[in-house]
Amino acid sequence: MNSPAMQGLRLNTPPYVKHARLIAWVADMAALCQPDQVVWCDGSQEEYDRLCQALVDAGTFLPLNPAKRPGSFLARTDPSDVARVEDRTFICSERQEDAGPTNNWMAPTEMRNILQTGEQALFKGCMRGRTMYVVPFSMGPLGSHIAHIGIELTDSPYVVVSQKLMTRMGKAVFDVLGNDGAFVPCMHSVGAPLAEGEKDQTNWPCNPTTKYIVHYPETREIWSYGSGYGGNALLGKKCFALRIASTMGRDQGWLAEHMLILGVTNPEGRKYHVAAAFPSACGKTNFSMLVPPEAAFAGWKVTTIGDDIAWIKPHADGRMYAINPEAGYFGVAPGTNLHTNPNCMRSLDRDVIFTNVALTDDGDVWWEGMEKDSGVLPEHLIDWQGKDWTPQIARETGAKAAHPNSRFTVAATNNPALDPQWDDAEGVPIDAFIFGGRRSTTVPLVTEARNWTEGVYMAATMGSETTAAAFGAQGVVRRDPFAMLPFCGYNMSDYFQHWLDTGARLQAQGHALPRIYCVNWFRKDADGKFVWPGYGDNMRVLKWMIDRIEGQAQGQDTLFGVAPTYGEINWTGLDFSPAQFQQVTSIDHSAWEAEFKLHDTHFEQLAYHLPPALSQTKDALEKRLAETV
Ligand code: SAT
Ligand code: MN
Repeated sequence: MNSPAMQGLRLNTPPYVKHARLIAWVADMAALCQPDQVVWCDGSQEEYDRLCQALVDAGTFLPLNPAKRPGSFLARTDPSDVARVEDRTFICSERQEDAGPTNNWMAPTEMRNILQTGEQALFKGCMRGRTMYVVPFSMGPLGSHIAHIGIELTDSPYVVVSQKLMTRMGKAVFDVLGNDGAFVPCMHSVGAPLAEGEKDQTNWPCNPTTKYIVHYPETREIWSYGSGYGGNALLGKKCFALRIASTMGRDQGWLAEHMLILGVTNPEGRKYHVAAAFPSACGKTNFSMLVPPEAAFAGWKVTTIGDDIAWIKPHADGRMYAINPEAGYFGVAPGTNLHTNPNCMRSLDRDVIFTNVALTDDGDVWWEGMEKDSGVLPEHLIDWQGKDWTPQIARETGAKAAHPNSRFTVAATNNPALDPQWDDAEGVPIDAFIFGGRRSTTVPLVTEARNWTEGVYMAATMGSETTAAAFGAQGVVRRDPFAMLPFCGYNMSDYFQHWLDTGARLQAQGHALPRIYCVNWFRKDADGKFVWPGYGDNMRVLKWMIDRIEGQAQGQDTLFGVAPTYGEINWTGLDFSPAQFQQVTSIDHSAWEAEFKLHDTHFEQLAYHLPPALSQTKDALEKRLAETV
């Protein structure tokens, strides 16, 4: 292309790209960012291998021992760039009230001035000395009516190869786009331009001081600056598939959710589908790959459709169908082992990109939790910052070998428990929604909402103790409605209303809605130990839910919905006493009085557009509590 602004830079548009608006946008962005060259990615294996080799040559990737971990690499990031940056994440809607009180907001013109149009705009020349990659990707099965397309422009080859594993990425996307198809433009720069002839001084170029993760919901654009990491940089994930897609869903009548999707098949071959929301680093990946305990569940099978994000559309048949918009897993490594997630461990045998885990002396990877498989700690490692690590150093300094938010990136097709329908363009019909937080007290193991509104209330008031997946203090309870607090692209109360409306619409047409469950795997005893064994044993809870759906379990009515009796859970192969069951299911009167006060504060914060149905549900629950004294 010969745009005057291109000043001789060739756009190199491949002949199969016929989309004039897209080509013009790439030209404009190249003129703004001034990369040395523009490369259109085709998504081929050859391209992936070539870029991985370039990352090895640049020192960003360390190839792992091919005898131990074939086709795999380790990346160590800058210590300032290890997690999502929620305080640098912005929803720039025209009106502040449309972003709502839970999002950082700035007026679009002001933000564009900072990023794009101002004298000192950050994106001006930000790719100098680097290559701008054009990365076409489909969120969801190619051509599915539930899927949407994005084009990410990035100066990070780490992002390109990660997108290849995480999305349906490549040339075929242009066929779906045609001459004029809709796409979400995703701008990404590590924010580290190089002077003429300068080489990177670091393995992990990023901007340690200036980061912006920006969304314009009205124009459906994403602009990300300064970080190369995960949810900040792989823009198909949280930025598109949750923040932008949630606003698309609001406008078009569907749901974009922070949910895993799994299939569970009983020995007779009947299959159910469940979508479950938990905050980051609370076990979504583990739950989605769950292995049912053999002694109690012979012939049962759990299969993975997705581990992090679900797009859900009501169908003409009255059911809600879900797809996984992603095609890979960006999961937390620490804590993953053959006990907590054997399917995941097998998924990681080959062709994996690891980020910020530790390196063993024989060129393999290690993270905290793996000692449970081997029975011993390694004698020596290189930690995630490239320093020596020994059990003694760990004892003396508390140093972790792997960063607590260290991750693996792997294609879904590596997963031995992958559901045969995972790539089905129609999606799978959802039978139940599960919402869960990390709470050491108060919230019982499992309850079923008595109706849709009560379920929405449970999800809307969900709290969770914070984890390493985001910068900030860990272990403090914060309200994380629907596990969407950092990911909802619009006013949270409008989002609650959207959930109520979606249910009401289907119900008005005479359809039964999916059941809604609230779970908490994380109750602790007086010594601070988890009481519930979790992981594979969560199947016992899942089975009770299916029994409920099939009309096989009566349950008991509690303050907070319908809960299982001890006798309704299959305990075969697990030593779990009625007293322990009581510990994880009890509803403590004074704890719930205090909890409702927190719900009050939460609702006060969300007062603008808060659906009256939710305040009414709260009043009814509080009244119930008062009556149980
Ligand atoms: O960093 S990501 O947003 O990709 C992962 C997470 O926090 O859930
Ligand atoms: Mn997530």
